[in-house]
Amino acid sequence: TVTFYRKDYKTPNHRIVKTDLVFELNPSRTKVKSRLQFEAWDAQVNDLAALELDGEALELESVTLNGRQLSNTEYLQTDTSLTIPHAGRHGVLELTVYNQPDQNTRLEGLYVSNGNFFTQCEAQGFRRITYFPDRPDVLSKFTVTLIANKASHPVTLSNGNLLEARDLDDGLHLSRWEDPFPKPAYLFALVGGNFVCQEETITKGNGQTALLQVWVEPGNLDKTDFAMQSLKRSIEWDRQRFGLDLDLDRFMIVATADFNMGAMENKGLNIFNTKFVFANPQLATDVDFENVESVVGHEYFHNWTGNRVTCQDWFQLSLKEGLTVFRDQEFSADMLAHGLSPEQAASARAVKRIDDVKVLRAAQFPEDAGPMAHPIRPDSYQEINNFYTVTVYEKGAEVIRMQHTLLGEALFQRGMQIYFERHDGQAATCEQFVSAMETALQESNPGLNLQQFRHWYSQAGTPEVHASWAHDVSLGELTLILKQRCAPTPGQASKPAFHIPIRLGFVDQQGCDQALLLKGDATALRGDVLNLTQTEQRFVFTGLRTPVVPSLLRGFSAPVNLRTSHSSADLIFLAAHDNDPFNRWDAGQQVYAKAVQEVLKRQGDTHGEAVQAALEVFGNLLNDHRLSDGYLAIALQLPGEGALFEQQEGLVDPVALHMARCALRDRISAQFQGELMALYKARYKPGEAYAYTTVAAGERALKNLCLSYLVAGAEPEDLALAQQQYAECNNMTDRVAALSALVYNGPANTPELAHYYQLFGHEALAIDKWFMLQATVPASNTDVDTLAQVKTLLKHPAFTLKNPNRARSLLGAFAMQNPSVFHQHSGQGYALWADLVIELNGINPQVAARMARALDRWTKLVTPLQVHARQALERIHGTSQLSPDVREVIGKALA
Ligand code: B3K
Ligand code: ZN
Repeated sequence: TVTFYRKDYKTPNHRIVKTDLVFELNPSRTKVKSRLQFEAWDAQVNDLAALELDGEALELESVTLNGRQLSNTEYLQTDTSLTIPHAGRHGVLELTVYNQPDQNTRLEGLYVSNGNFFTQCEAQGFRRITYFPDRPDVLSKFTVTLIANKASHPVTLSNGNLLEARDLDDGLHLSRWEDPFPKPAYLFALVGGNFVCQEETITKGNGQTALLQVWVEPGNLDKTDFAMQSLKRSIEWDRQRFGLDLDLDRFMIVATADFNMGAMENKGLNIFNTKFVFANPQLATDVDFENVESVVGHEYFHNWTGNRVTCQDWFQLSLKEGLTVFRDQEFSADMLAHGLSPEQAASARAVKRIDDVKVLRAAQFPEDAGPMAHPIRPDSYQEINNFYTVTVYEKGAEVIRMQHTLLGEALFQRGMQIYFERHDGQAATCEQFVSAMETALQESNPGLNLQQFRHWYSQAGTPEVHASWAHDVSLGELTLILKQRCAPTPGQASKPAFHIPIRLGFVDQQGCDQALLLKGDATALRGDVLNLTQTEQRFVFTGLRTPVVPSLLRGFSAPVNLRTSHSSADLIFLAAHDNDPFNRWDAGQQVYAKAVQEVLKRQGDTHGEAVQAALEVFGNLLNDHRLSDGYLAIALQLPGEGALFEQQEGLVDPVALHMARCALRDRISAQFQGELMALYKARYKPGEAYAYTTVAAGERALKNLCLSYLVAGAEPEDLALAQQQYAECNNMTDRVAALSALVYNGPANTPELAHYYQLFGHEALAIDKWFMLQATVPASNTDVDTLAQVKTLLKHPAFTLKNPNRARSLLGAFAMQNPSVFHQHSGQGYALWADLVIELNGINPQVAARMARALDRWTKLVTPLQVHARQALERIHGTSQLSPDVREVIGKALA
């Protein structure tokens, strides 16, 4: 096992000034000729320095240095590298290599999907195409020539501008591309195959035009319009809000069904998983539409944050990812709020914020508490692909958001401007980003700095903040005591205090926010943001002469676990009256979570006080007619099983937890049946044409949430509502909602499943949903043996582990989205998972390593489950030919 450390960063001996590539595309054996013009990195590099290139799984034919072919004693070739000793301070290296795209099931480097060629180079895939210094700090200007069979592969694309396209002899054709911007190899891309495109010309801020294209396989042009509109909105938004315009004449998106992740920001040639391009009402749910918009935005925004300024090394990954996620979150929020009344817009933004925080709590908090915990800027890794994590991405975005909170929009934008002034065209570090923000901050606040704030980059773990208070109403003084601690994480036993921005308000009994007046050191409070910088800090607020309830961490102003001394009555009050819609939601979630824990303790009995409180919160929400449908839909939802798992003290039995949550859900459903039915009926409009708008999607979300309550724990005859909705729906959102109601609550093999399969058998993404639904039937549905069902589905003709989306839809869904079946007491869930991780390891290590994360939190399971979990983990660990990817994940889980 090799571990790479951030502290070991060294600049290379040489830079590659210019890179010319010629590809003869052939599925079984592609020839790659390269011409690399190299130069010494700096004055310290002498004539004797070696030119060092990375390369894996390549067949090397020839090496030519400055026009002279080298014999194999004049260079050093290993399984992972090619070294030319004494290469000189500058020169030209020419290589000819071959690779095998159709044997490439890892989907890294150059591979074939449905007969078409695609590349995926980030993080280290380029070295599987040809030998090259495959590191992000080596930026080179690329020209690319693609030669392919014209009949089978009529469309060939690469980064940048098309210089020429012409036919050759023997049925071949050629295209030549030039990318005007120097870039690291991970941003290289090529595509070759049979594609059609939707295209549009736009006018950029400078008056010049640019060509936008969305390329898909023939037969899919009815699914590209929304992605194209999203791309145009992204370009417009980045210009308006960040002052950043498209810097190319041509910007292309290409969709492929075989892709390891969501999408990739290759310069001018983004390659996408079809899942994040295809969208039309028949095939995509409202959530799919929202995801397409956010991923199209994300990849486009990388053009500046990632491509114009890239990363010095992979430890700096969050420099581009955290920042770009922050940008896509803001973009989505602005788009969801666009065109709405101020109240509706605020509500739409709150729903988006809540969605993002739910992901953070359900996925990032567990990561930060588990064996793979790492700072957003990791100090070491074994396999970099394992570090494209919710920590680097989503917590990384929270760290950017906190800087935005501390600086405000105007100074944050000034910081971005300084960042680009200093680093455009460079490979930069996280430190350089913070330093740019700090300069912006100090231009108008010379006394402030981000020194302590930088701990967010170096320290892992979710800080815990404890809040308590004492209010002397007659004096008008409220003393707030905040304490912070952060549990040890691997390699970090104790950590200095974080700088935590806490947005807050004091809500009086009329539901109004009282003015914030801080006694003493006034600099701790800026606007409504309190700066917590010490392990324990006391703040005295004055002028509060009526009773108030503190509302803390508004808008989730920092990625921490907040524990407060709110009484149950306080939380019920906040869930009905907090002016901050995020905290209003969160107060309700706390009440629901306490109710689930109470039901768990009382072994299914739902007549305790905490359940009463939950019913009160739920009832108050139902009676508040000012709430938007979208907000109500999210506020009426119980916390997910993942969040409940993390919050529970001590060891957890996910099956018991699931049953307790179901009992609470059924109690709510019984209590409010009339109200839920009325809400459902009022929004049931099967004849209405589908439109993806915030308001219409919110209406559907509320209707479908009501449906899920109404059929929960239902008898077969009560499923009629879902059957009718399935029969009458005209869009995928309502179809999947109805189908899942039937599959989760009804008997096995409900006829609608067969109907759905018939309808969509040719649409891969719809079939992914079909597998996913059946893999996520919870233990509470006693009519279905989900484990047996998954085993049967593994043998279904449409199932394959080779397609990542399909693997995720069955194995991923079962192991990560169905806790009550995966963690069944027999241990059989883990055994199946281990079998499949081992099989997938031999096909696609990157995807296998993702699936291997399912038991990250196994030490939090009740003891009998831990025994089974350890057995499964050890079995994987003992497998021969385990990839470094899976080895790192399982090794850390067992450490
Ligand atoms: N930068 C890519 C992710 C690459 C993952 C490599 N294992 C997509 C994105 O974050 O936009
Ligand atoms: Zn990204």
